[in-house]
Amino acid sequence: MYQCSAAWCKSALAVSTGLVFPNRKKTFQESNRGSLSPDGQKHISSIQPLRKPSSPVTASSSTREGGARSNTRNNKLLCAMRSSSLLLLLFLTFLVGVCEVQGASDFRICAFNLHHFGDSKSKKSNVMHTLTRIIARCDVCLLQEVRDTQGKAVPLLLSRLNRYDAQHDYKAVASERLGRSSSYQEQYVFVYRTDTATLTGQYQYPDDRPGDVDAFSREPFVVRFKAPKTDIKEFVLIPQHTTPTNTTKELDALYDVLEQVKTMWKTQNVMLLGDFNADCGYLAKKNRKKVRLITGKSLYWLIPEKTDTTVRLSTSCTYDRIVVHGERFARAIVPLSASPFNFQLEYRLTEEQALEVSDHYPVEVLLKDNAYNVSFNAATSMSLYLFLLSHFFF
Ligand SMILES: [Ca+2]
Ligand SMILES: [Ca+2]
Repeated sequence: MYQCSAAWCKSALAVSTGLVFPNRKKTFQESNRGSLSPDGQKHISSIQPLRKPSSPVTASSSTREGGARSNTRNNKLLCAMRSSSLLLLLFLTFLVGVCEVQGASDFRICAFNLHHFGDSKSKKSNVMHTLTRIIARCDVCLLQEVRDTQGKAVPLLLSRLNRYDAQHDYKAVASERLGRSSSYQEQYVFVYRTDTATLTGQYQYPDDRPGDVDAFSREPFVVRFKAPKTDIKEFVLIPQHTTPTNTTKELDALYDVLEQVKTMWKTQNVMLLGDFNADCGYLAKKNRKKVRLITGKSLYWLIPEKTDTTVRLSTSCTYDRIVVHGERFARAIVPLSASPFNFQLEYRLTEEQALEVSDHYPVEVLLKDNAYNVSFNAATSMSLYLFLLSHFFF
């Protein structure tokens, strides 16, 4: 069996597999540190670059050295080929594993600020088509800035959705119209697939907390869903579209809503989501330490900072957020799956066409399904098996 002797080769193998065998580790370390002579002194010649011999050599030793160099080159070439093959094999196996895992776990929760969604937008067929395609990607989708005074736009969207995606049955649950002034009000609407999620509770936060009455302009309309095929099984969603000029205050007050809901429904599995306006000029860095939703324990902000959730090319702010509470919920999230959905890029729209739909991208996250860990372990085992197989037969 060919032995991979070069240090970088062993390193590549160790890194690519995540495995370090004890006997190999010793050799790798020795080759890096230099060998020890019988008198215990350390020689570093083994990690120095090859140099031309300084003294003349005989023809026979030159031939031997030439042969040795040729062998070394061959060894290196074989080593490189073997490592490349291994890396490719492992990479492909990993990809297959990831695809299986993601394919099996695509329970998607989305939050989308539709920017003045009402009668006018619902009459634009191209806009409704794009909205339908976006929402049809989600198992549960929170819609914000719904200003459907006639009460026709949401039912129209829902019927388009059910026609467009006949594989699922979509329903919606909406809050009352919320807002301090009667001239400007918004609704929260949750659209969900009835075949993957069941609504098991809804609660309009009354916003009458003693000492902090009327903290919100658009009080959270809290819902609870049962989703038996997900790893988490049941969870609560707290939506919020903050008032830009009052972002710090409202984000902090969301912590009180979270605490109340945890007690009321005896659950730790809570997600807070929506257009928090939690960036740029609306949430100054110095104010972040005042927000318990940021400083509180066991809260995970999933949309990475510096992510652009705005459609306009001229702005780049992480306004829209997804936050989960509790380690159990954090573990039930597909790693690195939280991100905005750039529908402009995906559906090849101009900036103007995209802005007709909304000035925000939706943000979304995937929940692991209950077979996730089994699939992931199977993929890992297969990687290990192929690694061992290739180790013995290459
Ligand atoms: Ca209020
Ligand atoms: Ca932007």
